[in-house]
Amino acid sequence: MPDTSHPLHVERNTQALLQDMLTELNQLSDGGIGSGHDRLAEQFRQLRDELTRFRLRYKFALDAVTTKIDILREEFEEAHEHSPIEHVRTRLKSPQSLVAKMVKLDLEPTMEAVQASIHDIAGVRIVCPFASDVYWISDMLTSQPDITVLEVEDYIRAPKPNGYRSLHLIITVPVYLSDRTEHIPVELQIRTIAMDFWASVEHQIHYKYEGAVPDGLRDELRDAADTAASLDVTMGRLRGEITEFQH
Ligand code: 0O2
Repeated sequence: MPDTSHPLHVERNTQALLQDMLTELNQLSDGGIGSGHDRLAEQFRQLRDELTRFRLRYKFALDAVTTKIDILREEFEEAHEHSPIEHVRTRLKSPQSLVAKMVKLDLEPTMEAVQASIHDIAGVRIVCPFASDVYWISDMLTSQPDITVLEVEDYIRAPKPNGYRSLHLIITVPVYLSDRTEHIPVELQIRTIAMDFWASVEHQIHYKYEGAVPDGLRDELRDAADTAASLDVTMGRLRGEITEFQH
């Protein structure tokens, strides 16, 4: 049963309503609504404010994870000749795609339901030069005592049928607020430069064809994924040779 006393409980429990609310939220709460609709405008304002507070916790979680990654990177670079991280990107799911996922998962339109079921509101993508760096970063982060691992999907050891490779983890990280500590989930995607290059091109093609990628192109993408994987193996071996040479 939904908690109807929660400020975000929407009486007309339809997903369409929530979607409309979010679309119109800014206009309405900025006063673009007739006086007969004051109560509704107030509800919109409340929803917007609650959503802003809600997303802020995920932004704090991103900040916490980013700091951990920066420390690992700096410490590693101090002691070694190369960096295990090429670049890091963070993203906070937009309210629109959050609602789209709520609709897809058929969730109650409450923040509790969202928090319990959607774990990729905060996302961090770490791109590494070599495959071994991917597992090094993953091990370093997940062995930290304040991090809890909720889920691991290793699409490097077991690539998706389309060729997608990446290590996915859902972790929680503590966020220390003024009156409580919350353990906020963050999705980590860790992959090599070659895997990332492939994924970004595949994503654009997938988007262009709205998911219905022609068979020929699909085959080419799978071949390209194999080529990227074999490049990773070769580069890993070459790096091994350089390291041996230096010792
Ligand atoms: P965005 O904007 O990148 O976040 P779910 O996330 O619950 O819908 P699932 O199966 O739990 O789906 O998650 P999965 O498969 O681990 O994928 C989550 C994210 O991984 C995706 O996020 C993509 O970023 C990336 N990803 C997964 N599969 C592919 C793929 O085949 N190609 C590419 N390019 N990226 C992939 P979203 O939700 O798609 O969007």
